[in-house]
Parts: sequence; structure tokens; C-alpha cells
Amino acid sequence: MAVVLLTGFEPFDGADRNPSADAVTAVAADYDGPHELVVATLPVAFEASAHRLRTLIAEHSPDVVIATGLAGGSTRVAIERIGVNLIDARIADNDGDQPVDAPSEAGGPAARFSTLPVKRLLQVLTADGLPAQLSLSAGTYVCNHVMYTAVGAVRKDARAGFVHLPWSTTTAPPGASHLADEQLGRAVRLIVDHALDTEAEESGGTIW
Ligand code: PCA
Repeated sequence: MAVVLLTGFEPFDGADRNPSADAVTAVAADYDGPHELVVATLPVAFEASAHRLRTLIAEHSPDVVIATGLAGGSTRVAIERIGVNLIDARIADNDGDQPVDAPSEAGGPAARFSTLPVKRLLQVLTADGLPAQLSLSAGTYVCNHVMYTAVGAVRKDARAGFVHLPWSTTTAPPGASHLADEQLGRAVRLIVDHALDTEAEESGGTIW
């Protein structure tokens, strides 16, 4: 039985909800799959999130870490490909820290690629009718920091990556683009179900 560590984030930037925490909690409540699912809500704070993540990884030794967070302006589920070794915070985190042009990990590599089967996941979500895309930047805020930390912290034979979610119907501020809560839950569940897939990734790349 594989151990899957699935994380969302607490609210930030004045919001009172974060759809990523809602989605992972909903998936955990209904989970009936074959894996041991460990679910956590991370603080939106640079130091505290990385500390909590490292503690969870040390405690559970997951075979795969799937971290999720909110990308407020987006209309699609975005499967991140790259975490960069850069923090450039537009707003202070929930602990009041606002590093600008600082490394996530001093001396670490410039970037770390997701080790989730990103194209397979895109294929699975799209086949289920969910709006999804691959993304080449998880930003330079706490989500990117968590992605970079997770990929570096898991066992060498384990996988890790990050998925940005849009707002959900019940959490979206007025006028903000969003997907149904059910769609976000379904997307996260599919990612849990397929994160350890080894099927070939068939789709090609893009030029833009
Ligand atoms: N989104 C932020 C941090 C927490 C979250 O849910 C981000 O994209 O960095």
C-alpha cells in the first residue's frame, strides 16, 4: 500500500477560505481507494510551511506528495512542472514574512521538476471533462516554496509535485472565476488515483 501525502493551504491574503484545503479535506472524507492517504492543511508562511512539510515527510515517508494551493486568477486546474529556487513575495505571508529575491533553499539547485506524471495527469483530468493545463511556473510565493521543498525532501524513489486550483463556487470572491466545488474535489481525487501511474505519457509539447 502506497502512502500518499496530500496537502492544501489555509486561507491567506484576507480571504476566509482556501479552496485547496476544502478540496483535500473533501477527498479525504470520501476516500475509499487503495492508498494510505495522509491529508494536511499547511500554513501560508514560508518557514512554517516548509517545516510542517518536512515533519510530515519524516513522519510518514510518503511514496508521493501531492501539494495543492489556490491560484486566484485561474480558470483551470494547473499541474505545475517546475519549482524554482526563488522567493519574491508580493504580500507578507500569514506570519508577516515577506522575503524579496531570496532563495527557497540557500545552495540548492536553481529549479526542481515535478516528479509526478504530469502529462498523464493532464490526460486523465481532461478525459474526465475537467478544465486543466500544465503550468511552467508555480510563482514565487509560498506554493512554489512548498513545491521546491517537497520535491527536494522526498525519498529518492518517491514522487512529489504541485497542483494549483482555481477558486471554488463556495469560496470565490464576487466576480472571480471559479470551478464547482465538486469539480475541484474530483480533480484532486483523480490526481491521487493516478499520481503513481507508470503508463507512457503520450501527448506532445507546445510552442508559444
Ligand atoms: N496559494 C498561494 C500560497 C497559498 C495558496 O493557496 C501561492 O500560490 O503561492
